Amino acid sequence: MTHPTPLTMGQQFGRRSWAEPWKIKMVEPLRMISPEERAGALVDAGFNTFLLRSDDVYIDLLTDSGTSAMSDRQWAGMMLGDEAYAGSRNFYHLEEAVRRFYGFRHILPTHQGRGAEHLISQVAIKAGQFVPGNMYFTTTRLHQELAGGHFVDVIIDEAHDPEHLHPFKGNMDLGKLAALIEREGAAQIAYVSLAGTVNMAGGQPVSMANIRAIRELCDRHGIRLFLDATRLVENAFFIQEREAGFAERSIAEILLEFCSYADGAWMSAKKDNLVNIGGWLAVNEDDLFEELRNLVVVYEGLHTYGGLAGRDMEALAIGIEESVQDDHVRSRIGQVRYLGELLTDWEIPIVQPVGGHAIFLDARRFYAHIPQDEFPAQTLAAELYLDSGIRSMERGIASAGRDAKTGDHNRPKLELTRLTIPRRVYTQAHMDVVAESVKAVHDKRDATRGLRMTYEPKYLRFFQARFERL
Ligand code: P61
Repeated sequence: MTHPTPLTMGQQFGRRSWAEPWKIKMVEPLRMISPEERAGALVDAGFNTFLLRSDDVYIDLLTDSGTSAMSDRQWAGMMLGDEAYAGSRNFYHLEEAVRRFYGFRHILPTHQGRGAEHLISQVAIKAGQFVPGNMYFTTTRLHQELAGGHFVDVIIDEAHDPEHLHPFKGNMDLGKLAALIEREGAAQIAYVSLAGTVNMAGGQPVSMANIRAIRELCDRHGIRLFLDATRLVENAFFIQEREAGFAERSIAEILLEFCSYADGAWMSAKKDNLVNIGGWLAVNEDDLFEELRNLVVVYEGLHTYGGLAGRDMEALAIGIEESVQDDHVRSRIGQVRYLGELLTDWEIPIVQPVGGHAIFLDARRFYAHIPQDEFPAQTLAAELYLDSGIRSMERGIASAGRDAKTGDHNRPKLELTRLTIPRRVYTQAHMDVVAESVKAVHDKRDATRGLRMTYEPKYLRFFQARFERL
């Protein structure tokens, strides 16, 4: 038998290879349980990957949230925690890092992203106001609704089409935004809520041209613009790569310019910022900050720790600086892209173009025979786990919840299963194993049946819902 000439990853795709800008100093063993044990664990978990024990998982692609590997510098920073209740030295390091790299004036730490979402929603939304956003995110929308706001999706239509190759599928549709302002009046708009690399759309970026235009529109009507900065560093990479005039600018410079158009931002530091726990909220206006600083002591902790230990803030300050390095971002997104390229070559339906943090399998096309009410994306997550112990996450009808008025399921156009890649954790060989498992599940797709929901919690149901096979 003759073998084809082996090719490196770069050669396969007609370019020079990149490599991770770090080497490994400490390892954490992985374990794979038997197919029979996996079948039992899946039933125990009600076919919900959120309810699996991580001991039963082989490669964990549930999320990139809080799952990154910290650097030796960050771990050294953990030893420098100043655990004072008030005025911890580490808080000032964090404040300095956010000011330097994101450019906002006032900073509050929070225990994680949703803590910051809660505060900004409570302070900046009056009951009955509208909050236009570029596609919903589960916790963001819930906090806006709990504050009495109505979320309105004003993302471009292309974002809802998994096959459309628009380079900035996270962009807002200025026409939709202007029409909302026209219809409801500027006073009825709480603020514009703009997320970088839109999670539910597949990690799709927003262009610099788009945020500049949104800023102009907001200025004309006296409306604030706040960012979800969770994956904004990754957004900056796509601007550098795809938008004319940015190829020679660093990720850090692009990030700073992007933020300069906003009045503030909330952050889940568990993603871009390379820590296992933490978040922050940043604004420029003094009055607004006064209010937020007062509220943070009710829900999170004093304004110089906001629910974090001093050591957490130190690791976060260092993580921010590491997260904006060009070679880090390039290899991080390069790894995601490598997995996407394999699956695309094998004609497995995924959201295109591949985004920043994850591969999103298009469960609608993957399981064309399973109706949306039978949870195709949840089914796919379950099948992947059964095949290889790989854990993924449903991002479809279960995640979308119910319509607050009618009580019926929200039926999102995108019915996706997310393979989320933690930063600095897995190798290229792990990506190969993942790709082969997806292919194995795809090969036997026609024999797969859907699911029925047997337990449904009231809030963010996907986290704790239970299912059984039809
Ligand atoms: C995730 F299934 N994301 O992607 P917190 N904004 C954005 C996020 O991606 C985000 C938060 C705010 C998670 C964790 C998660 O339905 C889910 O630090 C763009 O998690 O509070 C979090 O930040 C909230 C998973 C959250 C979910 C909600 O995996």
